[in-house]
Amino acid sequence: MSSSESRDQLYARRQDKIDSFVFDERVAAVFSDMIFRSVPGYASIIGMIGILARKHAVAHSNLYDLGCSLGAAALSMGREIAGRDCRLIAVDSSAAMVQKAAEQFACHDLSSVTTICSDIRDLRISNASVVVLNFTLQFLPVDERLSLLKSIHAGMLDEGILVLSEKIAGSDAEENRVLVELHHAFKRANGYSDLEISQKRAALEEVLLPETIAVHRERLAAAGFRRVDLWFQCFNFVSFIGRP
Ligand code: GEK
Repeated sequence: MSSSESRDQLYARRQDKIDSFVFDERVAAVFSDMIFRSVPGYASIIGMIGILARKHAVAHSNLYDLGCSLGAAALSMGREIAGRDCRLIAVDSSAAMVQKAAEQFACHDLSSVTTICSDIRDLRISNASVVVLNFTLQFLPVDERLSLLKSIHAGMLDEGILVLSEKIAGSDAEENRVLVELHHAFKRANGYSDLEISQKRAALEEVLLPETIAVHRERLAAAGFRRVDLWFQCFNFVSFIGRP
């Protein structure tokens, strides 16, 4: 985090009523700090998305960062595929996030990234060698996830990859309890108070809907992905690679 980025204190004060979480200007302003201190392994995942893009980006193809927030995954891919003839497309439905992402791309000499403010359900994916959904699918209504994955699959090259990172639910109540406890311990170690953890949890309750690894695997297969590998897990945060 650079000194110009603000610390996330959005849930530090007790609130009488917790509104559902939205990706507005206040969240965009502290997002970098928030995600690094909240998602175990986030820095590793972002770094590895760059490595995966380096390996799988196909000349003259498109690479997508869907639900890009501040564009961390697109930046990582951009660094690794510099000089190759590929188009990077970063999409988010939050105008505040998209504006900040575009500023980031300009700062990092990546003004060539196409930045789109749109719901990813309204996007047509085409000629894609790499598609990244880094902690984005979890915010879609559960019954709309399969059709999005089908449309992503339809727009991918045979040799491409989908990187799907998600917060997951444990496979049973006990596993879930253990994983959630470890995640909260991680947040406490990163300076979040119990009040911040519980108020953020309440805000996300109806917005971020985690599912089990088995459910993700089944849905990816139903969407047409012939092979799905889990390449990262830390507590209740995972990432898959899907092959069309
Ligand atoms: C990162 N990938 O730093 N269409 C477009 N964007 C959406 C939609 C939608 N239907 N729903 C949610 N978003 C990023 C982190 S954050 C994850 C992703 C988190 C966007 C939303 O506006 C937000 O910016 C992002 O998905 C989720 O690698 O905050 O846990």
